[in-house]
Amino acid sequence: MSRLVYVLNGPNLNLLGKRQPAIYGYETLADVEADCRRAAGELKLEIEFHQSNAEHQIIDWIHEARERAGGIVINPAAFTHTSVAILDALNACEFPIIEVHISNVHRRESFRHHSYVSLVASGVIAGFGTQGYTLAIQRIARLIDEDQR
Ligand code: CA2
Repeated sequence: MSRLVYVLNGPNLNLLGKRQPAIYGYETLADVEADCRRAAGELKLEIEFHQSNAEHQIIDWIHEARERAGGIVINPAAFTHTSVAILDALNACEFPIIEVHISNVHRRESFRHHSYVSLVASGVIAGFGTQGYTLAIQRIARLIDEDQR
């Protein structure tokens, strides 16, 4: 299986570290990317790291990953709670998918308690801050090594 992992980030995550640190912490998205690359390097994985505010762009990257990658780590941000289109794109993938949320969505507003993406995710990480991304990289490496979904 491919050892390339797509790390995809949804809307507004480009603001990470610049607004609302009480909820999302002080790390920027560039810091998160560096963390992911470090974790991936230790596990002999390659990373494609992307963020977009546009649903169609995230879907296009999922289609690209379907052809090239061995797994996806995704923080779909607000699209988590709204996007059947992202769920459909992920459902067309035959490799492991890990869903990440920086905040503990279950301690927040009830509209954040439902996730379309969880229907297809091998696992979900929420409330571990930006550390959740490196935990997700470690988990996806294990799933790729075991050739599991
Ligand atoms: O906790 C998470 O990672 C979320 O996916 C973040 C989303 C939110 O809609 C989900 O319910 C939970 C929001 C991302 C917005 O990120 C910002 C970061 C800094 C400042 C403003 C927004």
